[in-house]
Amino acid sequence: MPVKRQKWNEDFGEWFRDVLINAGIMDYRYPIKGSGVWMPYGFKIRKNVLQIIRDLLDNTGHDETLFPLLIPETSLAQEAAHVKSFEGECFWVTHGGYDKLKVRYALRPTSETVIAPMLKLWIRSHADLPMKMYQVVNVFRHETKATRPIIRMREVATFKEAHTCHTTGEEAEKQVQDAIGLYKQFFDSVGVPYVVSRRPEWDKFAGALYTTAFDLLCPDGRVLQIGTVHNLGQNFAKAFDITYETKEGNQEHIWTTSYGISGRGIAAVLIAHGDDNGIVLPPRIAPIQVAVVPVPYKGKEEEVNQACSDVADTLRKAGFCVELDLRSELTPGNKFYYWELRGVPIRVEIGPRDLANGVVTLVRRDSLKKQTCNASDVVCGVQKLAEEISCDLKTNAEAWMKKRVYRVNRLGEAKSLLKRKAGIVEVPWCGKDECGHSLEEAVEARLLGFPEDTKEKVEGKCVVCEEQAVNVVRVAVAY
Ligand code: A5A
Ligand code: ZN
Repeated sequence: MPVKRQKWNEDFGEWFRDVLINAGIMDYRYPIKGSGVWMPYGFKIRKNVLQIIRDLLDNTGHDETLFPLLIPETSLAQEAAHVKSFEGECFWVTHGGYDKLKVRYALRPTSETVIAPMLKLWIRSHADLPMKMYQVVNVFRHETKATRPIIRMREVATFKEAHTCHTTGEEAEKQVQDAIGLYKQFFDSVGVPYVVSRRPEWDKFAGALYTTAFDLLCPDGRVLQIGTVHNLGQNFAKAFDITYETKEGNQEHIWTTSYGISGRGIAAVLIAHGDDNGIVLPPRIAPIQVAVVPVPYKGKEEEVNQACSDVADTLRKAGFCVELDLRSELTPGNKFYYWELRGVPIRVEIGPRDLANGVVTLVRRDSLKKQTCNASDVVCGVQKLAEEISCDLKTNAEAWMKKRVYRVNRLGEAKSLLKRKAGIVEVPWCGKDECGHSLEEAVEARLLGFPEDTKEKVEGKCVVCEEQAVNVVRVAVAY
């Protein structure tokens, strides 16, 4: 029954693929490349993660909406930079039945051009603004890079995109900062570490003024972009002629922003906390928070099972999601393995000796450390342990990533660090595009951009042209 386990930090790609199937999260064997199936257990994790994001957006004035999937080519083509970047990535609907369509439709690769024509109808005056909306939908991108389950899909399920409209550029700017704050809250709540960087000009979202992105360092030393916030300026407003009447009675174009997190927001949790035994879920999003496993002894089966059932009931009444594992065909060892793989944060074991001593054994999934707790205090014990696990997962994941962010002053050092995929490297940069491009070429890695989360003055010289640096820039090998 045991499957071969890949090591989290040695064969990360295989580890991730295997863990998704073996833990029942996503089955990626659907006969279309880049599409996958969210399986029951994975779907529950997804639902819990989604709820956190929904709550954050709902509580900050975003209204949930649902826009159409199809975009007429005429709409997609309206914003020049946007269409240039996305048309080669679109899946196109060309026929309705046997009839060729006069205007072909794209399956939305993202929704700016779906929403814009409606904003033009909805927005009349300054009183209609600001307007903040979001939707949770599937988007489709014909990715040409290697597809990977959840991480790089062609059908991106669980795309959570927000779109906001404002009267001034300053207000849009502030919205960008607020959105960054919301995403920080989300990632913090599931203990996922990140750096936030302002992307270089050539890597911004097509049609944006600028893009700010969250990146997670994966165990193989590559970064994964796990969320983005875009200031769209007036680009879409002008392309679609979306105007509002000012207090003075003039017509002005609106300002817009958009920000999105895909299934990568879920993948990030699995990646950041996983280990060689499988995934490790923060209690907050775990569909099963406690697995109760009897460790019976010949002749004591009934008593032990009964005690397990009692503890499970007590914990359920206290509000925990509990699974009582009374499967008779599996040994306790097999059950431990089963729940570890699925990342259940706490396991309660009860054997005859525990029974005799009036205690239960609690095992935490992250460190696999055991402790005993009086059976009468089990709710308290589990509660405390759940808090400790949440806290330690975050601390440990942050420490792991932080150790792998390097600050160096010379190109050679950056190069050798990136060659062995040591992590994220920060070097002084003059800010000129040409030096940025040279840097990417020299280190064979991607410019993540300027730090958006730390605003410090840097001394030093650009690693490329040796002129005075204006900031550090982050470089890493990227997914
Ligand atoms: N409308 C804006 C919000 C937008 O589409 N932005 S975006 O193109 O940057 O996408 C948002 C996030 O989706 C990205 O930061 C990335 O984390 C994720 N994403 C992009 N392409 C993806 C893909 N093929 N599979 C999974 N996630 C993807
Ligand atoms: Zn330079």
